[in-house]
Order: sequence, then structure tokens, then C-alpha cells
Amino acid sequence: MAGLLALVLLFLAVASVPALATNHDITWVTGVDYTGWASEKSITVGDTITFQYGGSHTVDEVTKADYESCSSSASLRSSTDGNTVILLDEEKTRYFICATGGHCLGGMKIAITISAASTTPPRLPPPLHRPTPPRPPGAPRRSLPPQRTRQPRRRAPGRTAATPSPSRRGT
Ligand SMILES: [Cu+2]
Repeated sequence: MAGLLALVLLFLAVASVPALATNHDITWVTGVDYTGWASEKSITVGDTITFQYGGSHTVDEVTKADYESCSSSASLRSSTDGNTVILLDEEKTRYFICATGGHCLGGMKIAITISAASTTPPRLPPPLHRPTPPRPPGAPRRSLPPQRTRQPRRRAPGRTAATPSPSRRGT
């Protein structure tokens, strides 16, 4: 019994684990408009972004104000290794620019909005839905009971129908 309980608890623990972290690759070059890049993706806490770039570029994390003014003089961090992985561990917007002269103004600036990690709802088994079984082919269709419709009073069977109408005589 205790074993079963442990199993159930383990299942619940596994089911409540947030979705797996995603890495988002950014090819960090000039001539690309990164505006709105993050809004097209679902970036959540725990994800990573990887900047890939050549030797003439840098990845500088800056404040919002410095992002807007393309100033890298007070960078929060700066990377030049060509393959910079940033862990997005907080729900906020982070700003990155290239510190090489003119590159930020040329478009090498990106704002990344990180949303709260989404927890996937536990996967429930499909509801027990019992569809009515199809009628097997060839099974006799159950005949409906004869409908009691209002019918004209039945005359004596066979008599009147056989005699020709008197009005039709003589034409
Ligand atoms: Cu650059």
C-alpha cells in the first residue's frame, strides 16, 4: 500500500515539472532587424539564448536606457567568445547590444522579454466515453410500431371501391 502511495506521489511530482527549457539561437550579425524577435517566440524563465557571431562583434548586456541609446560604456557584462550562452533565469526584459562602433545603431540590439515559466498541466487520461456501438450490418432494423394516425372511418371492405362511380356513366 505504501509502495502504491509512493508511486502516486512520484507521478504527481513528475507531472508538475515545468516544460523543458528551450535554447534559442541568435545569429548575431549586422543587417538584421532584431526588433520584435522575442515577441515572435515564447521565451520563458529557464530558457537560454545562444549568440553566435564572428570576431568583429560583442554581446554586451546593458540597461534599457543604454539599449535605447546604443551605449556600451556601462555594460553589465560583455562577451566576445563568439558563442555566448545566456541563461534567462528571471522574469524580466533583458537588453543586449553589440559594442563594436556603429553596429548597435546598425541594428545589432535586441530586447528579450522573458515570461514566467509555464507549467504543463498534468496529462489526464482521455475521458471514458462509450460511443454507442454501430449497428452490425445486416441486423434487422427494428420496425416502429404502426403509427396511429387519424384515418377516415373505414367503410365495409371491398364493396365501394369495386363499384364504378355513377357520375362517370354515360360519357
Ligand atoms: Cu557587431
